[in-house]
Amino acid sequence: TRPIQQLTLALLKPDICANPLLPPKIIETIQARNLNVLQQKPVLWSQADAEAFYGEHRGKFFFERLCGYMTSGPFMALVLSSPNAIKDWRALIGPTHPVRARINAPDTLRALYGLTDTRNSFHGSDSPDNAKQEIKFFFKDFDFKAHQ
Ligand code: DGI
Repeated sequence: TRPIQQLTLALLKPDICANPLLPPKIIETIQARNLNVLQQKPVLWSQADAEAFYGEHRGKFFFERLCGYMTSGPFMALVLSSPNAIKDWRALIGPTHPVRARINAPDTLRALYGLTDTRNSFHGSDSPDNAKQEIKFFFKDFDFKAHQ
């Protein structure tokens, strides 16, 4: 029998997608870690899209620069699955702050690619409820029933 699959929403942020060599390379890394790529698509956000997705951070000192970064160019949205997709993907991307990632988790994607605290190159959902909301945000017709 197949183990129960958990879903998560991953973003390869605009700095990663500015280099056309990087998204395919990172998708290979994702698959090598036994995460399945169920969906992937390029996204270009308006300011309103960024503010909607990151609404929980409205009012924080980094909110404007976060929205500016995420609207600076196209990025990739992916739906990943594995028995432990949320933790597995967050472990692979590493800590929020790339400088800390380089010290504490040097093998992670943010340690390797992250530029600054704002321009940290990757997103991963942090809970099953948020994963579902975030997948719906990007993939309106995603068939959750097919992936229970
Ligand atoms: O789940 P994460 O992306 O690791 O972190 P989060 O949900 O707390 O924050 C969302 C994004 O907001 C994060 O990927 C980058 C930005 N951010 C969070 N904390 C800081 C920050 N940006 C700056 N400049 N400084 C911060 O302390």
